[in-house]
Amino acid sequence: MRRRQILTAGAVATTLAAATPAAAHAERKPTPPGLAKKDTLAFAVGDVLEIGCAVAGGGHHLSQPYPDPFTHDEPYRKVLAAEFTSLSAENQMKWDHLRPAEGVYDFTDADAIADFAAQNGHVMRGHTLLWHNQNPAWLEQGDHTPAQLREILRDHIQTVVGRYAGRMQQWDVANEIFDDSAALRTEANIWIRELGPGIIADAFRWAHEADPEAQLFLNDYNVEGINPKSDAYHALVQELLADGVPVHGFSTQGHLSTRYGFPDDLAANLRRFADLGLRTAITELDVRIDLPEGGEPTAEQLATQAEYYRRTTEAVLAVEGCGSLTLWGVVDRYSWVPVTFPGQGAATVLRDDLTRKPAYDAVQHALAAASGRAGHPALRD
Ligand code: 9MR
Repeated sequence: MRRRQILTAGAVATTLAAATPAAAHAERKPTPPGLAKKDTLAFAVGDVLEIGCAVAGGGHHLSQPYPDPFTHDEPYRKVLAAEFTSLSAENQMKWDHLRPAEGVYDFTDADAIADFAAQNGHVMRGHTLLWHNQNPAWLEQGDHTPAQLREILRDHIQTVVGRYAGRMQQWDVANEIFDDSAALRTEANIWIRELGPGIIADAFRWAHEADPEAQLFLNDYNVEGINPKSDAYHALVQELLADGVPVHGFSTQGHLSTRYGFPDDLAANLRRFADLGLRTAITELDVRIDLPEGGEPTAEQLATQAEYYRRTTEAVLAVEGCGSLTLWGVVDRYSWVPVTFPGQGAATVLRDDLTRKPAYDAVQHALAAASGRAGHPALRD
């Protein structure tokens, strides 16, 4: 009853009604998630871990026919506020966003996210400081000496990490430094190419100086299971730790596809990093689907997707020291997936009209089972 009242109230209802022909979705749960008190992921999780989401904006969104999601879509903001306990900037803390020109910092969008997180009691994950992608042209095509580049990176890390010190729970210090053949990106990554692999340790040291409390991570994709690429990280972590480098975590992004089998050894992989004394996290979970003609996933596809979300959540919950699970987007209409993989999509836990998919329920139930909140009336259908 309460759910229906909420649906028919105010601006949220107007927006949803505009987006959703009522008849087409009559069979679906009517509640926009996050708006019914306690019927949320944040409530279900209790204090067992952080459940996070990427805040949409920048990147692929700039080429899409909608205004900036974070600043313009109020129902979406309500979902972010209510459903999650952690937020990551999908693009707004990357170099191309923060560094429009040499010597210039623009924190407008990043600060807006940090303020929103503070207002709503969310922790944050910082993304990212040393990467081969989304760097500004003045940097990639500049004519800097190695000494200048080193100074540019040091200044960036200390300025950005320092600005959010005390507010950032985790930072992805180094992102995607290995390629899919498990080789260090000595060409594509400007920092490693120009300054050598030792710059990775320096990046961690600078970040640690700027915020001694933040947990500093190595982050990558295709390292869910035990494979040559995750082996490379496992070896690198041991070298860094032996050298006294302040590396605290290893995270796997979790861009999964129902096209491929679920990585059965996910928990085992995370555990071997925990055995080295590291924290672990899943930082960018989504599960894309090969869409049939018409673009709507079948019930069977949604069930498979839910299974992937459930198993990922259970793996996180099962591994000691794995304290953070972040979804790379919460609603399909803002996902990067169809833009990058034409014909694939529906990768998040909410449909375009903010109704829940089986994947949402799977995550919520897995979290509630672990936190002991499964029996709470707000979580009973
Ligand atoms: O979701 C991001 C998208 O908006 C950007 O266009 C894209 C460009 O690189 O980056 C996406 O986020 C990536 C993340 O930063 C690192 N791991 C892979 C993510 C998906 O591509």
